[in-house]
Amino acid sequence: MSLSQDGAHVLPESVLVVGFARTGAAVARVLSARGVTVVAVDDAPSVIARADAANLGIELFETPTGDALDELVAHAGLVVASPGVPPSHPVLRRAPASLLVSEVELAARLGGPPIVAITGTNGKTTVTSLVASMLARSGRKVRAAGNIGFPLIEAVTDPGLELVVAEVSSFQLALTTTFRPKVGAWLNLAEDHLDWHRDLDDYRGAKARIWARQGPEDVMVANADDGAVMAEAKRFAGRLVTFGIGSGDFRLDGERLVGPDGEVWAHLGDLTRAMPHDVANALAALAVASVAGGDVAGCVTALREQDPLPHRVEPAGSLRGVEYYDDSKATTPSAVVAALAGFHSVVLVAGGRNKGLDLGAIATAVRSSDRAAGVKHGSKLRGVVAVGEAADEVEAAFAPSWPVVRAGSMDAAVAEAARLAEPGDVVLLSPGCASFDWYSSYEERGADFVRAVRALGAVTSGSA
Ligand code: UMA
Repeated sequence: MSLSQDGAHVLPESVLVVGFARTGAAVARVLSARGVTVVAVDDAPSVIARADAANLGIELFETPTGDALDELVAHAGLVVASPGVPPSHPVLRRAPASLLVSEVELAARLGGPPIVAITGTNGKTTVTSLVASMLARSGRKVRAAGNIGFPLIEAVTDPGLELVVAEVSSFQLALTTTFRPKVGAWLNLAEDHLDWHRDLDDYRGAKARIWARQGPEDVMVANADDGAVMAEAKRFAGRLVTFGIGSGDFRLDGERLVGPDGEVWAHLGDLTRAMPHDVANALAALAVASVAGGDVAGCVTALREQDPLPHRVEPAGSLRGVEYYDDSKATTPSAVVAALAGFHSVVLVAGGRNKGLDLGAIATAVRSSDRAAGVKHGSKLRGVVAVGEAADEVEAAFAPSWPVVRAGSMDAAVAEAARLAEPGDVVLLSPGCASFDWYSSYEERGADFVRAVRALGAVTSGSA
């Protein structure tokens, strides 16, 4: 892909799309409509993928190898990787670095409305949807896109939009070279995806690309409570706007969520839930929305209307004085720590397929929160139920400091948790691991937990 005289990117004649699901099909649709010849490869195309390819008239190659693969790469003027395809994939390894881009990079090269991008280890989907609704409620024509489920390339080619709010993952950012969001927010950094990135530095480097191309007229939004993110912010040229519970341009002042000049943007009572990470997410969203054209009335309306996203510390029912919560979306130790911060006495159900992360970090965080609360309060962790492939690692992290029992199914896990819990406790499914050992997604795992909780006899507040 080259630049024309006016600096715009010129599309190549042919593009190879790697991974043909939601993102790949959207890329193919947009590029085909612009006269580009698209071919796609996928190792396990779905029935829908095959139908999409046929409808678009593009060739879809299933797991090509050897010469066929070399030929596909050699003929491509650009190779576009879907977000879920790992860098170790044979096509990505063969593609010259100068031709290999993510869908986010391609979307940025197509031009279109300014992009407000949000990344971070935890909270990015929540903040992305909150910012989009704050801006929409402030009268802006906007849509949430990217890893939130709607391909960015479809949003940037929608002529009806003024702004696009994009959730961008480290995978997408890693393969960018010109991506330059008008506003780029980096919410936090903790270990994640070490099965995909070489190490934490590689992961951090990918995330930092959100700010790397920005100039002084662009805005970097950073978490004042996260030392690693703040250290990265110093390296780049964008105007810095910070948020944090105790300090930052957008911060909590008593019950009020205030901005840089102490102006009040919202109150704690406007939040539909106010666990510590909910407050941090609300402050982050206010910081982003304030520089992207949001007004106070619109932001408050969005906060009041916010539905907690499914499987993120979602109430699953109560039984004999014990509340059950589904936090299946917590696939990292840092997300588990954030959820635990919201409760006083918890039986934790943890484990699954570890993404190469240190589960001992959860126990370390509980120990330090117990120390801060004082000895007479005991531990906030009543016990742990270890599940899935990572059960050994979970047990090693918590035993013998806390009671740990193992369970071989979700029903057994819920039954063990119910046995350990005392009235007033919370049973929290917050696995710290991916779901792929037992399930096909974290949603399926969360739904199975809720089913098992209900099967035990738990009722929700709406039930009889
Ligand atoms: N594939 C291969 N070889 C591989 C791996 C995958 O051929 O080695 C193929 C699969 O057979 C499949 C396709 O690639 O056909 C899947 O591609 P994909 O995983 O990129 O899936 P999409 O449907 O395109 O969804 C992606 C995002 N998925 C991921 O980042 C893993 C979606 O985020 C996003 O909403 C969508 O693009 C639209 O832009 C989902 C997600 O789980 C919600 N994201 C993670 C998260 O939020 O934690 C990062």
